Formats: sequence, C-alpha cells, structure tokens
Amino acid sequence: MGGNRTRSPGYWESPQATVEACPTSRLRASFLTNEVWYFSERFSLDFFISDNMPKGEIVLGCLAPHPPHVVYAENPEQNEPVSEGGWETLRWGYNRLARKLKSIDYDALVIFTPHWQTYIGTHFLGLPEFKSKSVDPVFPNIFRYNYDIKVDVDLAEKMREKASEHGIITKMMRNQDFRVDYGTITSCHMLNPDWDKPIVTISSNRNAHYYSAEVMNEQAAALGRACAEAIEESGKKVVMISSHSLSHRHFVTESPLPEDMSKEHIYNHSQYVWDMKLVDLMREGKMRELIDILPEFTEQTIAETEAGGLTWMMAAMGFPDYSAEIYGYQSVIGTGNLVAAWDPNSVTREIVL
Ligand code: 2X7
Ligand code: FE2
Repeated sequence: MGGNRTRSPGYWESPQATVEACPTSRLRASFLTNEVWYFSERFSLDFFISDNMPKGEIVLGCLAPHPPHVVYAENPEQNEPVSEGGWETLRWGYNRLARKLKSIDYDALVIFTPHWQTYIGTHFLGLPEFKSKSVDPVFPNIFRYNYDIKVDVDLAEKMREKASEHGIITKMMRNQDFRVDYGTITSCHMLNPDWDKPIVTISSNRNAHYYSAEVMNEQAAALGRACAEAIEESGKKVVMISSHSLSHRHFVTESPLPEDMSKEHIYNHSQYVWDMKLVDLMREGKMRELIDILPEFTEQTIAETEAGGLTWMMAAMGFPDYSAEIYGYQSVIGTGNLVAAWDPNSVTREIVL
C-alpha cells in the first residue's frame, strides 16, 4: 500500500470518512478510516502516516455448511421450532470450531452465501443493522429465526470499492427491509452463537447462469483477491466464511420427524466418493488443484460450490498449501456437508480429525 495513494474527492466527503479534530493542535484523525493526518502550520506540507498502520489480515478461513437443520437441532432461543436434536457429527464439529474462534483475536466475519443470489453484480450488506425474522422458504417447519445482525459497513464498503476497481459490478444493499438469507444466519450462528462480532455478507452473482462454471470460478477468484486487498488496507483481522454444502443431491420427501437420524444417509455413493476426494485434497494442502477440478466436481454432484464461495475464499487466502483442519462430515437430507478451516498460523494450526 503506497503512502501517497490518491483518493477521489468523493471518498473524503462520504460519511464513513468523517475527519474529527483532535484536542492536540495540528493533528486530525479519522477514527473510522484509521488514518492520521498531520496539517503543518508553518510550512504548507501535509502528510499522513497510514503506512505505519498494521496491515489487515485473514486470520482463518472456514467452510461452514448451512442446512437450517443444524440450527433447528441446537434449539437456540432465536429459533421458534423445537427439536429433539440430530446431526450431532456436524454440530459437534461446528461447536469445536466455534471454540477455536473464541480463542482467536478478530474484528469481523466476512461471509459469501449462495442463498443471496444476485443477477446484476455482486452485492454487499450496507447498513449497520438488520433485524427481522428469517423463515426458510423450503423448511418453514424447522427454521423461523429472529435475527439481529450487526454489519461492519466500513469493511463492506472497502470490499465493494476494491471489487469495483477489479472490474466487478457491485452494489451496496441499503434497503432496511432486506431479509438476510438463511445461509448467512445458519453459518454465522453455528460459528459464533453469541453474535458478538459484526459481519459482512457478500452475495453470489450468478455468472454460471450467463456463462459457465469456469467463468464463475474466475470471477469468484477475482472477487477473492479484491477482498483480500481490502482487508489488508483496512488494518482489520478477518475470519472468512464460505457457506455451502459439498455434494448436493437431496431427498425429495422429508421424514415425518426431520431429526429422525435413522433416515439420514448420503444420497448416493458416487456423490460420497467425490466429497471424500475433496477432503483428501484439503488434508494434503492441495487447494489450487482442488479449485482447478471444482467445475467438474460441481457439475457431477450439482454442488453448492457452483455459487463461487470456496473459490472466493481460497483465492483470497492465496490457495493454501498447508493442511485444512477437518471438523466433521455428515449428510443432511442426503447432501454432503463438511466443516473445515484453514489456519494460516502454523503455531495454532491443528490436526483435528
Ligand atoms: O441450503 C440447504 C443446503 N445447502 C443443504 C441441505 C439442506 C437444506 O438447505
Ligand atoms: Fe444451501
């Protein structure tokens, strides 16, 4: 990041870049952009020291599937329906990853979700708070969740700005009545049930529908690189979340009791073999190879990787060549769901399973 970066005049006029006067003379600080400006009085020399600001970083990347079933099974107070449990392998894995997150110092969670689909550009949540009830359109019997979500709008705007510089069409979601998708809510709830960190949600632009899975992969990688640049410039510590299942063939008839685990199994063997191929590559630290075969995997298993989340996160993290932490794999209505994490810090990185 260069110390003599230029900003368009409009940037400084925006509410997020308000400059406040400091009690000491000549020093003015923008607390929201973390930049400190010095205005000299004797010489007409103005400069700022944002180069001294610590660089932001991605402190963890999480693959966090979002079947609403896992929230239903946890019985949190926010969700109306009550269950007798279910999907423990996945939930206990999630619980363990949530405990690890508690031990990490971070400022915000940034999540890419396939269930906020946008057809013109990539959108970012752009208001400080979204509060409402989320009812899953397919499973209203198990997911009616009262949410109150805080957003890191400053970080979201930085990401939007960077994505735009990379040639990606972008938009901020400023509609207060916008209903946050259940993918965001489920993954964030399972990773941080206390909801004590702000989030940024990024929509999934459906390039695949206009072009192909390959183009989708390229676009998602470009978005990932843009987000990584934004995080670095923000000075913040960020946890990235790619919210999706792996193989995605699912049952068409729900069992009378959704949490009846005697009915839960992977939909078919080929799907399972594909999922395990991906898990092996993750364990071996071959994320570039995995992303290269993702279009084929997506086509064969009609996977939610179609939305671009995993490619986005891996590109942002520079395609890790170290082992992923594997927390659990389980079928939910026949789909393959894996909880995994990439820890760039070799001291805290673990072999979990
Ligand atoms: O969105 C989902 C999903 N990805 C997997 C399983 C069940 C329901 O919803
Ligand atoms: Fe989904």
